[in-house]
Amino acid sequence: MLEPLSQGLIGSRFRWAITGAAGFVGSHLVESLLALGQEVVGMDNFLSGSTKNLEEATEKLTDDQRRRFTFIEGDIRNPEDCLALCRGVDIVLHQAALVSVPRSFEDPLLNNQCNVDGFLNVLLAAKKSGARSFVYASSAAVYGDGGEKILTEDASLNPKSPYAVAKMTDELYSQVFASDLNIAGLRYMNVYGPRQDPTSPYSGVISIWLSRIAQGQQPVIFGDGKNTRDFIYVKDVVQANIKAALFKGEKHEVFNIGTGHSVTLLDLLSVIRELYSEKTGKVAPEGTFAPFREGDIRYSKADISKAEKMLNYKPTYDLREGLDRTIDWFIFQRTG
Ligand code: UD2
Repeated sequence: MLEPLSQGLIGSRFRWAITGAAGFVGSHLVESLLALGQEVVGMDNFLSGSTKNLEEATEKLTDDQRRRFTFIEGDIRNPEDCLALCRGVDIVLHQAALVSVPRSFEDPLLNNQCNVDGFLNVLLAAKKSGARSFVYASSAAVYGDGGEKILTEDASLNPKSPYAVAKMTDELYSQVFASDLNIAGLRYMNVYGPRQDPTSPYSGVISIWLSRIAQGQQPVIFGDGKNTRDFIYVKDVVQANIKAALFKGEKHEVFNIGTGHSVTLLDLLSVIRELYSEKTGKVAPEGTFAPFREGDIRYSKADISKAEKMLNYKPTYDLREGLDRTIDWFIFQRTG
């Protein structure tokens, strides 16, 4: 996986700032960039991130690679922390967020503070520090319900949750502030993989289901199980971030980042149960149904050809491969 990525970085050592460095996606970015010989400064407030993620991210690195990492405990809601993080960096990868559709309904103000004000603090700090590029996590949620259409980046946006409103607002701010900074917004589909927090009720469906199954509990399916999602393995999201950061394009571009293939929740569960049985020799509990969740999108299927063409982004893990590694981590606590 690191091979094609290292091509773009041969002979260059950049200084990268990563917000949410102790979180799920952020810690994978820390790991891959240090392994590629880069200088990394990470920031996290440990609201949902953990030192365990950082330990896991750095445990297989050499001492030399590990020495190139600096960590700042700080909060994106504090402009001073953002300025300290961005001082002297070349590239900013902004991953910190309050990541949950249901949580954004429960606490829309906190959603706005983290996902809009916090975003703006990081963007303005990146500009002020003279960084050359800024890549941020947007979301498929900005599209809202597009029916069964395959969505391209120019589809109209129709946010259905405070979380989606925040991500859409971030895209609008990026449009406005992109004069002397290359900015890329990555509309993540549904990201999964090792280190996705299994203990939070707000976490992604795969981590919640795997942790329930591992404890012998039934996974809960909200709705009829026919919602569709494009599940993207975290290492492919790392690939997209690095390629977007090195891409010199228009001042602000948005890209769909997924596999290009969607599955229903029922199909997802049957692959998980099958792999779980193969690996453990045990039968995984069957799913149980609960009402549809507020603000949920029914179908999510995105066209990734813009990222393929412009960034040379190529998803390398299909659902089975990604789940295989994720189950290993959840069940056997092995990193994938
Ligand atoms: C949205 C975004 C995603 C990301 C995420 C952050 C879309 C299409 N995707 O993901 O890009 O930004 O928000 O949170 O908008 N579910 C169950 N049982 C459970 C948990 C979830 O059935 O125990 C269902 C849930 O109702 C939904 C699907 O699984 O239909 C995925 O839910 P999720 O919370 O993992 O992510 P989602 O789609 O809200």
